[in-house]
Amino acid sequence: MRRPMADGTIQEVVQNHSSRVGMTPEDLEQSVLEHLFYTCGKDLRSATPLDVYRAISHATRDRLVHRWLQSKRTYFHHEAKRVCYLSAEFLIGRALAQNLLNLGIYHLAETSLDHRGLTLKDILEEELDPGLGNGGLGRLAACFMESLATLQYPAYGYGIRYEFGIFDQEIANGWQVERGDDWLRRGNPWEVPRHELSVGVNFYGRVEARVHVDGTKSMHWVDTQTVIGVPYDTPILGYQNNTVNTLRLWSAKASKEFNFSVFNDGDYRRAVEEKALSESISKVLYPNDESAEGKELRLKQQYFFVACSIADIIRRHKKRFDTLDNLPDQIAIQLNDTHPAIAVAELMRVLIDEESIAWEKAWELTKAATGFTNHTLLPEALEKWPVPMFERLLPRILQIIYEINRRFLLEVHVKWPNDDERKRRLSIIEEGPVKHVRMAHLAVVGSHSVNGVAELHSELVCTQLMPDFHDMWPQRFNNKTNGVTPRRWLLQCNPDLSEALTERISDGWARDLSELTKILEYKDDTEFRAEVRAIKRKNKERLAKVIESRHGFKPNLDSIFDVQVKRLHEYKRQLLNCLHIIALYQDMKENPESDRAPRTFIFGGKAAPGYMMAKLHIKLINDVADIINHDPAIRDRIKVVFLSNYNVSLAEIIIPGADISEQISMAGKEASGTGNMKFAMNGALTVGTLDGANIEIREEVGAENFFLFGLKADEVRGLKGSGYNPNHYIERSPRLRRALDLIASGFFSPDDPSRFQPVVNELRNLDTYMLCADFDDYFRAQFEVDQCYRDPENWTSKVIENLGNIGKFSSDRTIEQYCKEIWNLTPCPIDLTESF
Ligand code: F58
Repeated sequence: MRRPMADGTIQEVVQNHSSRVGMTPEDLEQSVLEHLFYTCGKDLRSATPLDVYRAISHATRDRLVHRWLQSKRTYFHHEAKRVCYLSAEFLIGRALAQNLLNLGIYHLAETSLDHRGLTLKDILEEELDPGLGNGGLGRLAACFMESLATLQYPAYGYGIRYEFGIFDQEIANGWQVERGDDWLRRGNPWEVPRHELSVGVNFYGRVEARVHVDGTKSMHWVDTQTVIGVPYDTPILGYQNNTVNTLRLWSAKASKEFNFSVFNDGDYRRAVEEKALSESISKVLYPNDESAEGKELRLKQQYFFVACSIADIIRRHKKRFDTLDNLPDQIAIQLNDTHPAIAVAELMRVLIDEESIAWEKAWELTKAATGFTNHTLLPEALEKWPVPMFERLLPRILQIIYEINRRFLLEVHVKWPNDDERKRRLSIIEEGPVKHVRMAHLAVVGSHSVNGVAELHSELVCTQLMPDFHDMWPQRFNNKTNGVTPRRWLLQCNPDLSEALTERISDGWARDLSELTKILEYKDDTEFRAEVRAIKRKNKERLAKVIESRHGFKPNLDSIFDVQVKRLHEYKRQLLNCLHIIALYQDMKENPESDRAPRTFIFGGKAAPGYMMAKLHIKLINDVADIINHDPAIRDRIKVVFLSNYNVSLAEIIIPGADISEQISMAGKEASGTGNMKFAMNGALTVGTLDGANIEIREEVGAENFFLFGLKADEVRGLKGSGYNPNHYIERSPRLRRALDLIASGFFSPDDPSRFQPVVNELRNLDTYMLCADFDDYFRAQFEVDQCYRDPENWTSKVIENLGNIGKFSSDRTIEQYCKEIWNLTPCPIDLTESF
């Protein structure tokens, strides 16, 4: 018999409600049945797989709640400093499997369902994958949240609860077609709305200066339109600990509800339209990767979530302290790229206008609290907003930015008097026919730390992207090489490899990935080596089944699974991969006896809907696939597959099944890459350029275990500077020439022979990303891959060297560095027995 709750302390709940918190098989089973009944209104007989998914998710979430509350109380009680990670994107992936694993009850859930004739694996497939991000930047934010919880650091993620995430990609007749991603259509058991913490956000209006009797002046933003931000909280659990942090995503809601006192149809319609308009702010994620979209709605999104988050941060701080002087001792705000950079001005606005703090003090607090991470060197990705748009939408914020800039340029003047050219370059406001606000400049000026995401990238930020800022404040710049969470990207997605590792080196690696070096002791162990090969084969089989179900043929498991999955972008050079395939095809046609290893080329990734060249590359890959896959002379020596709708859950199947990881960006363009780390962690070998984190991966795993090719970043720069001419390379490479001619002849597009002319023209005339310069060396590296694959023992040695030396690329290492070197955070472990 259960006792009712007396005063509802956490400890009491835990003691009395075993079916909600207990970790025995009986507790869990009971809990799932109860949720099936009371939450879903079903019994086992009538339950659909979706009902079972919902019931088990709620049962799992129940086991997080007391840890979540206790985490919040502990942070509050201990006045623990926290990081607030501001990001327009969190690409978190599915939650159920991750939470079961981190709770340590994955196998328990498996057996519980098994008793009832259900398979956990199937139930997991019922969960829709929240696509609240474009690619690497959004996924990094998700890995960071998981690592922060695992390392027991107090952390809040702040972002936008997009109603529609990244579009669903379909391939129709070889072309990308976009469909809306209605990811909330089945409900979301993981989020909890917190209406009581809603925040009002102002737009438009004007600024009024008021002079007071004592002569002081204050600024008032008036006649504004207010939108309400409603927070939805998702718990983020650490790996087998009691830390549960919060991902708080804001949803926009109209401030004036339907006005039922409207007098006529016109008023009514306007009321409805206004409501829809304000709620459109959090409607959809902009699907652009590496290009800034200068639309007003995008700026609205940015200010919306930043204003909500800053208000939330200040509210929480004031609940605990009666001063804001200690704000930077209590919180670290990290800007994930420039999308939340407006936080610098918003925090200033709140401190000055609402908290009546003097400018100098407010500025000191803002700078001390804020850090900025840059993720790109591409000029087209650098955000700038037209001043007229800014002025209309956010007049008070623009005023503050102007004042920040005025004071900043004075500082520049003191350091470099009479250097107007330098001031022009450094200014937050770009001059021109239409002035623009440069968000990266605002972020650098308003932060105490600016970091890049891999060593080469951070160096290029200093020397190429922002040399003037680096001259001004060299000590502000630093590097934090990216990482990925080994819980999702090894433990969860590759259970067999995880088990094989744990059997040999125990399970410590999941918390401390540097322990993987211990596996190097088994490098020559025949049994282990055979197991590594068998596991890869099993993972290839799993991937092959997906390919078979979607494409109607089963790839040859003895072929090299050669994978390039990432957003489609010219700088990432999926086209170079495609040219290699065509050249290989031509070689094989010409010389049918040629002794090359069979390969299955697998592509996946979305193109921004307006990026015509990237979409044409998808079509080319599919048309090449169509011809080669059906050429009887080739049989299964080459197969090409483009897997549609690449997302986190598909990545979890593709990556463990890869033999080769294609990381072939033009050197100096990929800030870091994180897919490169996930592949190496799952026993794939990299074919790559010296770009982003590839350089560090190669350093760690050993040059002899990495297939390097291509120009280096400084060579790329040198060549560009001296006038690059692709024809110089095309003339010298018969293979490249032949491949280009074949595309140009319409061989792959008989229904529209000139279809790929734009692709060929770009390569012959401009070749912006220097594919022609790198082609022959790429072909050579791929030939070496072939030779190596034919020697399984040699290949296995390289795989094990990769595995054993990949520890650096855990996001735990990255987060430790952020905490020590930027945020000044210390862990705050959660003790469930502590009562406050
Ligand atoms: C990526 N950026 C970098 N941006 O390209 C990649 O090298 C790096 O590993 C990763 O960040 C994490 O640091 C990226 O994904 C975006 O998706 C932005 C989305 C919003 C518009 C501008 C691009």
